[in-house]
Amino acid sequence: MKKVITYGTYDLLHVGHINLLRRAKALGDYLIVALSSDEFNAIKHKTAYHSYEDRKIILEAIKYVDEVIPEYTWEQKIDDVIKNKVDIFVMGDDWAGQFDFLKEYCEVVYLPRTEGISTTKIKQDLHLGKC
Ligand code: C2G
Repeated sequence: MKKVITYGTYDLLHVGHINLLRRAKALGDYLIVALSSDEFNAIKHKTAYHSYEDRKIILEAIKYVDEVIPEYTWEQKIDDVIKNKVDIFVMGDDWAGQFDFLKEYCEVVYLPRTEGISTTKIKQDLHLGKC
């Protein structure tokens, strides 16, 4: 069984997230999402609208997602890959090159981002009354 892992905040779920998860799952048989905790989001200087618990429930309802684990630190990826026997690490290409150190442990794949959508854009458009 080929296991895939990806990381993220996945707040205010949108088509960019779904496109990433669908393509990540298509690379293997089992997809783990390491979901940023509320505390780790603070480290990433992000504030999520939904709590970790709610973002986890939402992700677990997606057919491409087989398991959700917490992401607490930048440093946990090597352990996660080894502990979960991961074959492929996947991220959107806004992260291209940032996680190449994982190539010693698994395949590393950066997928093209979906243009024109982001959680930040959603928040900005709502704030500006654009919808
Ligand atoms: N993404 C995408 N297209 C978009 C928006 C996001 O492909 N229009 C991808 C990102 O590249 C990422 C995933 O969707 O792979 C989740 O995006 P975020 O929730 O914004 O994740 P991020 O804050 O980048 O967290 O340790 C890594 C970090 O936790 C990544």
